Amino acid sequence: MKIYQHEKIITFNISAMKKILVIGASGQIGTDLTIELRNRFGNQNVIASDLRNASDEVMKSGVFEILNVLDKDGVKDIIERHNITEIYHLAAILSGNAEKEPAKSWDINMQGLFNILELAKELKLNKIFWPSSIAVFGPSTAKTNTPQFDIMDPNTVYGISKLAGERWCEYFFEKYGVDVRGLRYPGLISYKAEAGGGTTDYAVEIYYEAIKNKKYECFLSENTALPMMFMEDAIDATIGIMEADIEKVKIRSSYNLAGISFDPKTIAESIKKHIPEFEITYKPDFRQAIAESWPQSINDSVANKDWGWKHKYDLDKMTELMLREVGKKLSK
Ligand code: NAD
Ligand code: AKB
Repeated sequence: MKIYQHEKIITFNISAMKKILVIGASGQIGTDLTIELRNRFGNQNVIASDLRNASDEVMKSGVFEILNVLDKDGVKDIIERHNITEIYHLAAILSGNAEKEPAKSWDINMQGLFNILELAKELKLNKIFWPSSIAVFGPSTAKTNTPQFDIMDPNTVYGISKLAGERWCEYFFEKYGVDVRGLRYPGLISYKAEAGGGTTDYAVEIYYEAIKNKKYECFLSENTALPMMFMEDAIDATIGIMEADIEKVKIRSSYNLAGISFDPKTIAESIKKHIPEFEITYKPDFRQAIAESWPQSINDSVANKDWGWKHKYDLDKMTELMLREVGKKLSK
């Protein structure tokens, strides 16, 4: 009993010292991540921020600040006002949208990260999380079971910015001791927020269209396999690497992270198990070339070995949950 009380006091003190800033809290990942961080560390200890307002759940459960990550002084002011100790920096322009506005996307993806790394160094912040992507890989990378280290020749604006970002993260860790931790997320699938303009977005849209119209026109071709992951797994991995002991985090660029790998035809078959009349058609657009430049499946054994990462969701388990939750959302 005494030991239990002692443990409770320690837990309370640690979370009292931890003050988290989520940048990009209104986006697909930020919506889920902010809520889970608030559940784990207390609503008052997680400040959400973005250029635009967040979901009702995020806005109502804690403090929200309008913030532009390109405004370094503005970010510094928020860090100091809230005594921030850790940042999850999610703001970025994703692969599909970045191809439409290369210069603006490079600026947001690179200068935004650079501002955060500089502030982490200057203000001696405890930890930074920054997500990379499977987009760091390119046409010459091994297509399947892609290892942690391989040829990296990304040919998209987004992929180039993520690879450069990885190099900067490692640089700030090596040269200045900034404790920055990163994951190469695959395509993420979730129901709370819309996907943010990427190549893997079809795997979110398909569930909405399956329920609303029982059909979906896919912007990738039927056999285009890509690495994917259910959001709950991604959030577990994100908080998992941030809470891992410092000596376990050996890679400071970003870790490979794997969940499920499937193509549009296979996800459609998974949906048909619940909605037999569902039909998928294919009309590939400019995102087809992006998808073809990326790996089809990822090897994340290094993350597993270093800090114990393991995903939980397979395709059918995810489909069941997505159809249930999207169905509830659309019936409101
Ligand atoms: P998203 O587009 O849904 O959200 C990004 C958020 O950043 C948006 O709410 C946007 O308003 C905000 N933002 C944009 N510019 C900003 C600025 N200048 N200042 C402050 N906020 C700004 O993206 P997401 O899917 O949530 O992705 C978050 C991060 O994870 C990104 O770095 C992305 O590259 C990475 N990632 C995502 C996926 C995925 O499948 N969702 C996969 C790999 C990597
Ligand atoms: C995108 O498609 O751009 C993202 C990603 C895999 O980084 N979902």
